[in-house]
Amino acid sequence: MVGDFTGTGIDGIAGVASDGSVWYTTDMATWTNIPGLVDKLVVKDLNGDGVDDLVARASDGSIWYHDRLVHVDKRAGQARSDKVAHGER
Ligand SMILES: [Ca+2]
Repeated sequence: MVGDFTGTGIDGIAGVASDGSVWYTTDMATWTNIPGLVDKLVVKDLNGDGVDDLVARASDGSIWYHDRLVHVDKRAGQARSDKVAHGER
């Protein structure tokens, strides 16, 4: 998935590997792992600051939210699939 994760105006790439690990690059050269395993990843500017955010649903159903590639929130409880699906539009 492509998005401007840093607010520089330059798009980076984020993706989920086959084992569920999450990786991103902002310079197309260095890939950084975000700890944890997920089964779904969405790129969307959810807080409206103009910078794309990463939202991931972990295998245990918890939701992880990264703003400017900084982890800011873990949604408690089970994933709300309607919320994740909304992020894909
Ligand atoms: Ca944002």
